Amino acid sequence: MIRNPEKTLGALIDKCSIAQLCYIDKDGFPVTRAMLKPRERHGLREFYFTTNTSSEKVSALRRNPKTSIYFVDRRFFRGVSLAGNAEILEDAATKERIWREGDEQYYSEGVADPDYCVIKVTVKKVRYYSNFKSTDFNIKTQQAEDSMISIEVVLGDITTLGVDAIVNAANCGLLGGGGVDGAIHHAAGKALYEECLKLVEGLPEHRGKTGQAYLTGAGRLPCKFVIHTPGPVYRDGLHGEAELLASSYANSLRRAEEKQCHSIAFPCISTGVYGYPKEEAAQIAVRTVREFRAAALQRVVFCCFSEADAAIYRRVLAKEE
Ligand code: AR6
Repeated sequence: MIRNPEKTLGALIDKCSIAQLCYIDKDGFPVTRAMLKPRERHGLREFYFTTNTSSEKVSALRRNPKTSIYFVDRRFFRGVSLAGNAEILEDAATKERIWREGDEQYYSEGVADPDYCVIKVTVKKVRYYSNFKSTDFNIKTQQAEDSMISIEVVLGDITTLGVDAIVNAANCGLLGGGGVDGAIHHAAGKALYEECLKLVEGLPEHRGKTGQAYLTGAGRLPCKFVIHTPGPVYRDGLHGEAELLASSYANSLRRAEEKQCHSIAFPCISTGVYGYPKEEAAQIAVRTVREFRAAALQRVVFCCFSEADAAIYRRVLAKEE
């Protein structure tokens, strides 16, 4: 009996270096293709693959979105088959999120290459093959998973929290600064700074982007990871600030999921030096966490540095329940 299929099947999936994706061609024949492993997965419910817009599989899936993906552990002859519907995503935000360094070798024009697109597979049925028998699993509903995330408001210094990951309200330089950024670097010590230097060296123009999130180790801090996100500087609310702040929260949650973190703590991103109105920022933070489809994450902490900030979060949480 598998007690936690998400975990057991997820581990098998994550170990596979390729995936097989099936579709029905224009003559009605089933076709199987080997794909690069999924770039992102949310539990067993959603999988994201990169591919060429001009490929036969994309036109086939546009015609008939029914698909199944298969992952096999050849050593023990075990496999997971996931059937569902495919969508072809070509919007800039998704393409950017799924893009990884080095993808230029497949798409010469970079992330905006019209021949680069993302296949999202939303799974309806899961079947696991092992020991010559197959077992079917139900996919958990969104509500069931959402309700597994607990949200807490904590008053205090984020550098002291023993969660898996803490989020740093950074700037695009990603090498430290004032406010919570300064406190985190100070408490973590030189190891964090050195890791950030390395991280920055690998980024285009040696800078991070507003709304993105970058993960490092945590130096001397009690947590395992620091996720650095440059939030938006607030101007007048008419320059995409709300979307960028939501991206900072969502991307931080994604980085934590990628490392299978169970708990994460956020400071009040952008509401200090960057001047974001506190109440609006708290609403965006809470909404983004509530909408996030978590697999590993079970606990989100909003770490407030003042009682006034904590009171805002408590109010927003009570209202949005
Ligand atoms: N623990 C938890 N929260 C804290 C801590 C702490 N130790 N210290 C401060 N805060 P800010 P921003 C709260 O200005 O607005 C930096 O220089 C603080 O009370 O740190 O996103 C960066 O390098 C406030 O509620 O971040 C960037 O240049 C919240 O953290 C710039 O500031 C965020 O305030 C980023 O500005």
